Amino acid sequence: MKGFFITLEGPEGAGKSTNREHLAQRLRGRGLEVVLTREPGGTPLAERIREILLAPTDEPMSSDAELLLVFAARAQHLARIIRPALARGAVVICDRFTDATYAYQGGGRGLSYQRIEQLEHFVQGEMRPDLTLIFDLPVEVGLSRAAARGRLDRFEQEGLTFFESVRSAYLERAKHAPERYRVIDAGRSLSAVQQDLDGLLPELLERALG
Ligand code: Z5A
Repeated sequence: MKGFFITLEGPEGAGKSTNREHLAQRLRGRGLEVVLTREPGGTPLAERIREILLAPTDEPMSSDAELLLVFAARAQHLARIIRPALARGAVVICDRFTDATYAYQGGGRGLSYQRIEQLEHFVQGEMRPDLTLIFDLPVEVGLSRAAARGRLDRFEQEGLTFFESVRSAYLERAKHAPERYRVIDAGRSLSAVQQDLDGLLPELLERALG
């Protein structure tokens, strides 16, 4: 039995964490086993790599080191959590995955997509999410939501241009594979966003159960 792999993506403050709970609740309500997880992180070891990635440091982190750390965390997460959950037929909802690497390390840092693709293939083989929801919103709105939470992490300290490139990279990816991506306008009220998510449920259930 094969499970169903959903990833949630988008720029800062898009509401991924808030909405993953909503989605999980709806799917559990239909009797499905749902595993909620996140990247970077998801296992104790991968969470330690997350701390390294997010902590502001005096020593600048090279973009290549950042890329390799992201994929090291992912390799651990796949081996310990994602693959076993999918193998037993669960729905996995992951807050960020490899699209974030294309958006942040590719779009934001300017690393070549070809290099990212090589690592994606090395770590994941043919494995890709079944469905990716992109929570899209103007960069300024997302950043002000994130800033309201307090201390900024290493990524959140980047400037507007970085986040504009991240957003464009996400939208570009969605345009090239519309069968895998759904773009949700996350700049609206939470109830409007959750109404959209509820609207996706029939399709989602059909695909997850089918
Ligand atoms: N990263 C990377 O570079 N490469 C990779 O491959 C991966 C990740 C996997 C950590 O990710 C960082 O890792 C990330 C990219 C990098 N950059 N940063 N920083 P993360 O997902 O853990 O962290 P995040 O992007 O900062 O998440 P976030 O800011 O927490 O955003 P969110 O989860 O999408 O939003 P939220 O926490 O649900 O909501 C933010 C606030 O807005 C909160 O107070 C909500 O109550 C509020 N909110 C949410 N929705 C609404 C609506 N609709 N209206 C009003 N207010 C709302």
